[in-house]
Amino acid sequence: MLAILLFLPLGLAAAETGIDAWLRYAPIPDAESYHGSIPSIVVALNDSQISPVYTAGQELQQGINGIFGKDCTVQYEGGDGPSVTVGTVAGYAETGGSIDELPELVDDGFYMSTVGGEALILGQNERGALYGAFHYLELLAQGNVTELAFASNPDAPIRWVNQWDNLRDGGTHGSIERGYGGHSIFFWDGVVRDDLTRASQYARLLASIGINAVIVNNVNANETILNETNLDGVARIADAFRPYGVQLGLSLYFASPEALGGLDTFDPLNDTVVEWWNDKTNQIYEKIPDFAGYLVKANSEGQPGPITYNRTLADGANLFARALKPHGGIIMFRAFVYDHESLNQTLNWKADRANAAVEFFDGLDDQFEDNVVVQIKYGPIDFQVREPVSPLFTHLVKTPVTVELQITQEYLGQQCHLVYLPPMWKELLDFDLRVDSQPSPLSSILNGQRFNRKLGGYAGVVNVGLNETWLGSHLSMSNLYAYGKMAWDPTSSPEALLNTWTKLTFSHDQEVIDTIADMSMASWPAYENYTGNLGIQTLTDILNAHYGPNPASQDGNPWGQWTRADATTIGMDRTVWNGTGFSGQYPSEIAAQYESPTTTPDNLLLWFHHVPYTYRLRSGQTVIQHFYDAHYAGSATAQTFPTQWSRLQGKIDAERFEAQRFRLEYQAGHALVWRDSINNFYHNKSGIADQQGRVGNHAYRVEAEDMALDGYVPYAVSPVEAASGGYCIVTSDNSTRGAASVALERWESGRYDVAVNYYDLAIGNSTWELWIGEEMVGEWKGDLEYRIGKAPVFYIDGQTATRITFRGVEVTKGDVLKIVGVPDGQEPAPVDYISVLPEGVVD
Ligand code: GCV
Repeated sequence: MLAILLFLPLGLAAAETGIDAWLRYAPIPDAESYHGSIPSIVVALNDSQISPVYTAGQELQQGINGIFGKDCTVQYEGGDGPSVTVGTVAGYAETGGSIDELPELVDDGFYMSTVGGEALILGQNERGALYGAFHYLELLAQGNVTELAFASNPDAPIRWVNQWDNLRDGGTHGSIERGYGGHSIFFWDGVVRDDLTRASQYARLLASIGINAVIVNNVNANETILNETNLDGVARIADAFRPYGVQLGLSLYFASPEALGGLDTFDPLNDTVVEWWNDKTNQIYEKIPDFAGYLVKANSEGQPGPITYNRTLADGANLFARALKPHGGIIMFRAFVYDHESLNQTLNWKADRANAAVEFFDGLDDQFEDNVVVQIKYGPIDFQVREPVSPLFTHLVKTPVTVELQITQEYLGQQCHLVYLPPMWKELLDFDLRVDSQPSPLSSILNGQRFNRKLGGYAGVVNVGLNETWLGSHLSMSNLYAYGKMAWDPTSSPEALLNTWTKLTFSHDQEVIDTIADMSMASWPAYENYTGNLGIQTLTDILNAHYGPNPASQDGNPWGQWTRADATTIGMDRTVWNGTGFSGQYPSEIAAQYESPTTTPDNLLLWFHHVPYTYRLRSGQTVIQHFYDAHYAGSATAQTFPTQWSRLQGKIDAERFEAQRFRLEYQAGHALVWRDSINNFYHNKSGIADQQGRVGNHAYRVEAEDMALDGYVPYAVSPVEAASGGYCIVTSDNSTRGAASVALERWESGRYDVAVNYYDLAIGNSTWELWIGEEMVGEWKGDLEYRIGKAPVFYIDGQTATRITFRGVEVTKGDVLKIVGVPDGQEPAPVDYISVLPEGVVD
């Protein structure tokens, strides 16, 4: 054993699962050299185990030990020698500490001084002290031991996360709606889990980025969350959160008085209903005295609400606000209200889902109780790759608001595509809405400054799961980290946050930091380019899993994510003069800008305007050619990700290196699926050729349906553009093995990259083999449903289309290339095409 250990390369990182995310406290380079400047005593000014100050003490001990390999003791009152002291301002004053010179702190804020070989960390409240301790550790973990003294206050008081966890598996969404990291960490089989270890670990991560509350259940709520057993369970979750200063809140099913309480109504103005909610709320506070409040989705996507009884949304929100007020709780009432059943596109050019929120909240601004906060998605539709900032933020002046962001990547690649989101959030938060022609960046509306409000802030839909990576993918965790940091300080730089995150999560090695920065910073623009540019939205399958290309699914249904594409024109006319009037919902300066295509930025052109494919953008390019070019450019960027990542082999642990390598390869393949589907769709629709002759022309491709088939049959794919040439091949039945062959006459002898495009459905694990002549090049299984966590899909389409590439394969002119497919379950080993590519060419 000793001999083997001796031969292990020095510095090789041990395997890591990702469970500690950015809180690994891994030893830093030259750790020992810091020993003299780091105190070895931690003084925590509270010894109650449920106090965040106590937690801070434990965390500091663990951190100093991990980062520097230095022993450190925790004590609960001052002692001899240099120490790291952590507590509240009040607690520090009680021990005789001087607080006269401290800068002003607001709720949750902290002061830190590392001057003179000691550290003093004081929170305005207990969790502020914990935030300060995490901040100190973050500096240490970066090797930063410079002397500092500063105060840090959160920009906004509400910094919540939402989890869309269902109480049990089922329906189309499994246990977490739009969650891609496995089962719920809170619930199993209709009740709260016995083991809540992951709930505490989650609270730890969240506290370290300044998050102060979690809504633990889905906004599409179930009334049984409020039964006695579940409230006891939920109280256990709150217990797990408490040492981290994280409060718990619940989503409510509006019709609970009827569904759970047995009343014959849930009318918010009915006295028995009011009493039912008051009793229920009192019961919750008996079990959870620091309960944060409620989140309510009402009258939207089939959910009941006050409008069911012809009451206003304010009547609905106030019902809960009054029940919560005596306890100090708040209600987050969602603005995501629209009636998909009454939207009709084909008959009505003026119909527009984007108009809904402002219309539903019209006239209600002064009707809400003061503990109602309206939670507004960043854009007027639904977490698309690009949307203008929702105009509702400018209509609610008296009512506090939060912005709802999505960390889980529902429409943005479901954690199977690397998409670093903070650059998008930054654009949204900095966007100046020009209310009354005064500077009005969104962040100033959220933090309350612009309209003089006390409440407001941020709600992020996270949807972590039991998977040890939390979100399903290591690199996606940068989004969660940066979300908390930006909610604390929206002026933070996305790139600087990313670099810190990389250092904490992976390594101090500059190549690791630079590579992850290059890939991540390029990822949102690339994803926008290959999924849906010019403001047309993410052209994904909106009728199924919201994954993979399906532009046709946007139109011809009442869901309102329309593009109104026909043979000659495309885009939503949202102008006042001729369209849906949506642009008129903005303050006048912004409305005027969006009203005309010549002043609308190119990246929102098709959001606001219906134009010919031949319309010239400000860039000088036509709309259709821009589509073609952008899809080629975006997918080309995605091809660079696996290559860039491969440079990090040996610089990070093998486990995380390999997990991410696999995902980036997958993304590169799926980006090509996106490129070809979208380009073929608009090429077919418009009949306009790509000036560069790429669309529809693939010199190195052989269609599977054109190969010699034995046991395989051609299959017409729907939508047609989700297959190269419109067809793939499937085995003739569920038990017959299929073979497809072609002689490679067109290729000169040499080395090639051989790519196979196939479909991996969530209803079986087919096996494929690739042969060149008598050599088996590779064998693989259709088991992506177990490996990458995206929503399961059962169809042969753009959601299941994928690619595997074998690099540097020796081919002799005339060799027979053969694919053998063995079906499994309902999955008929489908193959779309093969590409035999000279090295360096991707198609
Ligand atoms: C929780 C979108 C999502 C739904 C989600 C809804 C919402 O429509 O696709 O899964 O439901 O938004 O935010 O309420």
